[in-house]
Amino acid sequence: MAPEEKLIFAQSLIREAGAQLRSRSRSELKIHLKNHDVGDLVSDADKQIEKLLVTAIRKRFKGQSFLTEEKWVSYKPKTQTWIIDPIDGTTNFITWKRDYTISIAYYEEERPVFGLVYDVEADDLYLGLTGGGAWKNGERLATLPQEKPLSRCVADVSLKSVALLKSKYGIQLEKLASHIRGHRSRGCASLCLCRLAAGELDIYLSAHLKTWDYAAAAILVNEAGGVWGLPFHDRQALYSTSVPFLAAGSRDLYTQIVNKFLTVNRI
Ligand code: 2AM
Ligand code: CA
Ligand code: CA
Ligand code: CA
Repeated sequence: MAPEEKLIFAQSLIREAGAQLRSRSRSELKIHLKNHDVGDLVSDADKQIEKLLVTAIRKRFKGQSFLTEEKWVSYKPKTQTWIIDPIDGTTNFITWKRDYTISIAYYEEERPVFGLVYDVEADDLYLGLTGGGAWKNGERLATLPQEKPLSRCVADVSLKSVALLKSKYGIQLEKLASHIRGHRSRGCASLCLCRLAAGELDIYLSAHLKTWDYAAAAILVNEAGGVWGLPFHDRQALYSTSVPFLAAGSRDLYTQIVNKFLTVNRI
């Protein structure tokens, strides 16, 4: 089965799932905490969309495996793997119903083939195609500038990530603030990485990410000439379920951040 058929199918499926989310009213959502963590929410919509996506893909293509956040199916390794986050940015979805995405990545033998990230309320569909570029709504994204000074950069980083780096590695990431133009915390990893690929954000730094948070958007970053990595991990284990920290930017910015701000006792 050629990957193009899968891409065409997934593009239409992700839009259909997005339309369902747009029609959901916030007030009717059933919301639960995961692991008693007040910062880790899940709604019935997350589960409903995951079920819709997996069921449709399974029905159309045989012999696929699925790695999904809400575990409607369990992951059984096979050559062809779909990595799905049914709602990335659940807190945004629940709180203000903007800045959340559906993220679908398709990998073969652990190699990325394509990634789709649908910014549901903006109706923006991002596509990363390995060897075929990064795209937004059918338009190819330009290659990222490689020589942007840090003083003109905007970074996305959360307080939680700053706290984790401090407690786990003794790193004072807050020192980055005086070297950059500004920072934001959008609460949606896939969207931040897509915006980085589109040149709207320069640096993305986040703790606690899982594979489904970035599997699709990371393909856009690669294809836009950017770099992402897990600086505190020996290898970028695709199916690792626990990832402490992800950094992304242009090659130059990634190197600067890792060498100057993520190294213990260097600042
Ligand atoms: P989620 O909405 O699918 O959970 C900001 O919170 C970003 O980090 C979101 O992309 C969110 O994805 C992700 N994230 C991953 N694990 C998280 C956790 N334990 N708590 C909060 N956000 C998490
Ligand atoms: Ca979640
Ligand atoms: Ca997520
Ligand atoms: Ca999610």
